[in-house]
Amino acid sequence: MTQDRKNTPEDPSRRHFVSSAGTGALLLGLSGIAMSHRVFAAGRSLAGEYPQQDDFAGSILHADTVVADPARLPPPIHRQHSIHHEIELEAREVRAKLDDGTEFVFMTWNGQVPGPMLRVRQDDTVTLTVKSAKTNKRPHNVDMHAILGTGGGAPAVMVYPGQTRREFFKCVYPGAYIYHCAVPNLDEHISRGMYGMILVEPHEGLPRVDREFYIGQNELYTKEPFGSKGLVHFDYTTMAAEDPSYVLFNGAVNALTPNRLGAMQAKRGETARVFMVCGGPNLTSSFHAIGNIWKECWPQGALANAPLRYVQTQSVPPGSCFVGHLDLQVPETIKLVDHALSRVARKGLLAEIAVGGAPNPAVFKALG
Ligand SMILES: [Cu+2]
Repeated sequence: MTQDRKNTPEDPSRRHFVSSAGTGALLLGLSGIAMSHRVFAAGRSLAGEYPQQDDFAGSILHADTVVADPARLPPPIHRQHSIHHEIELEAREVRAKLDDGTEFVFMTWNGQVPGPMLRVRQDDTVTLTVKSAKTNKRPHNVDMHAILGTGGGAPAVMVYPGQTRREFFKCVYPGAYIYHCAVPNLDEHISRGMYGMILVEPHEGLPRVDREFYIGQNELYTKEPFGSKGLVHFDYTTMAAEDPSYVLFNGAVNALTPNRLGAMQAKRGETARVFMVCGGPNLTSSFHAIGNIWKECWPQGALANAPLRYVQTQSVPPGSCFVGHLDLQVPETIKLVDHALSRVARKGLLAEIAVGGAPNPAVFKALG
């Protein structure tokens, strides 16, 4: 089984969602590639693996957006036995829209931010194939937190442009785990978008819900201030100071709102499960659903434990995940935010769930 976005069912409620990066990336300017392996061999220090400069002009993949569709994820697992999975991740450096009139060179898994959600069951085994698009200019690898092995498997799947490597692992423990690139400039690669979630369901599975959504938070450090137009460039100085210009869900400003690529859709009376992965690389998310309460949640994605109940705001550290349930008792617009609210008001972080249906005045009504 290959778990890629194109193999997951289309949710009719999300048809309006524009997500061309995974399958529709345009190959532009391929003839301009002049990859030098000396670039990768030059540095020896942690930060010196390759020059810390934004030098992606011209010869990489282009796409309209890298924003992952939050409703497109593998379905819940109901089987009672273990299986083997064939999973493929491709590192793609993609120039795409960060905001209206603003572009950035993202680093992605399969052209989307966050990378595809991988879904397996405790004791399942996986052969992971990691590819690097020929158009890339950087080395990449995967540190998968669900793996028991050196570097979360990263050294075994270090890939240079055009390369493919594979590794085998067993999913020993249940939980929602991050995976992320872990080359020497790993903070930059995560900031540019190279992270996602592998969900290892416990043997007994997860509680039944009506809908599931999958989103990722990361922060971005650019030389140009928030709101600048044109191509903006990565900034290593503000990253070292942990002072980002953008904080984002799914790799674009206010990505999951009606003014951008559309809100998530649900109905009154339903239950929804939200999977959130915090890539960071540096900021902890104070994850909150404005207008609702996490009826149950599993901090750190530690699904083997009893959930916390009726939680307003849950910390999600970088390099970790969150799983939470919402009970949708009234029609409303739920705003998913990091409650460090300057990130919402000034740095582009917002995702919405539009809950439709008839009013429920026994629970809420405006009195005028
Ligand atoms: Cu990378």
